[in-house]
Amino acid sequence: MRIVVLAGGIGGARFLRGLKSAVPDADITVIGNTGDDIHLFGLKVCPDLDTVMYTLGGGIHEEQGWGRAGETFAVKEELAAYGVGPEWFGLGDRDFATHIVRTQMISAGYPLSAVTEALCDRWKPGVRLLPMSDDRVETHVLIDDPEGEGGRRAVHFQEYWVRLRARVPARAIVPVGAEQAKPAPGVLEAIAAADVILFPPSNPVVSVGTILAVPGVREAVAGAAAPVVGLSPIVGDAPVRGMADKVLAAVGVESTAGAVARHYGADLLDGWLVDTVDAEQTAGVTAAGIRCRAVPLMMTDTEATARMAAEALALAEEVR
Ligand code: GDP
Ligand code: FO1
Ligand code: CA
Repeated sequence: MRIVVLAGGIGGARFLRGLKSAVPDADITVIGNTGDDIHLFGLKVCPDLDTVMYTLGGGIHEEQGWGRAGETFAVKEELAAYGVGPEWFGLGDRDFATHIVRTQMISAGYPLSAVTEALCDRWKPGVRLLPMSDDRVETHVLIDDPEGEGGRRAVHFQEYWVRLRARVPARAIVPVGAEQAKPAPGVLEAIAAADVILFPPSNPVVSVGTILAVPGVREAVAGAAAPVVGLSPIVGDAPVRGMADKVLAAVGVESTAGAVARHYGADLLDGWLVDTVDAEQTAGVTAAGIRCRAVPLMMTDTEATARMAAEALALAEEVR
């Protein structure tokens, strides 16, 4: 079975671990969000690709959900001693090595997709991990400018999330560069050849939404022969973690499992899973033309996550 998954970071990576456990023989292609990418200290950092690679490859800091296990911060401390920041972004020593390899290869002319493949030669995530695009796309968030009268200011998504901790309202989300970006080699081919397409419980705006913003990807998913099934990242009208509520508000969508399904729409989704606590929302999703079921959606461990993946595949079978 050929499965394509459009994934962000933590939510996507943890779901993929369960999916691999549920269907060990599946041929899984992951289309990873690169809108979170940022250039810092002269290096290219790809948080969502690395979160997937480290989680599936056994190198992730489990509790934190991003970055490397057993991390130290000597390089960052040395940079700070030179007055070089930003101090608000925590890059560890082990992680630095990944970014050095990536940046070196990109400087040598390799596209991000080839670099990602090379990094995965070490980590062996057990999936084919493709960046959504080899072209630079950076998600920016429009916030109120405290200096200006009613003015707005754009900050990089990492600054909004890591430095500002999403404490101020997001007024708009702009995937800078997306309009000019091309899907990476293999992305459209994988979608066309898929038996099932899954949206994991990833952020619908800044993870899955950014991947869909690459011209051609949304059309390929909507036009694919395969059923498309998603799992809600919103449980009990709030994100399980992260800032999905803030970025959903910026695009005018309420933070409910049903509203997220209707935001994707029946053009994209054939099936949608909500958590059992949101069972009353299945009717509204069904009315929008999307087959919906309520099942436990908390990824407490690999077994629980594997059951979620199996439910998603069963729903895909029903709508096929
Ligand atoms: P990020 O890039 O690290 O933010 O990760 P993703 O975009 O892949 O996923 C983020 C989303 O995962 C958030 O909106 C969370 O609400 C969701 N999430 C995290 N853990 C769980 C869980 O156990 N169950 C569900 N249903 N969603 C989760
Ligand atoms: N998240 C934080 O909350 N603080 C950090 O200092 C931080 C550093 C960091 C470094 C590498 C990396 O791959 C991810 C990192 N993250 C950090 C996570 C990242 O900012 C976000 O969780 C995702 O981009 C949101 O999808
Ligand atoms: Ca992300």
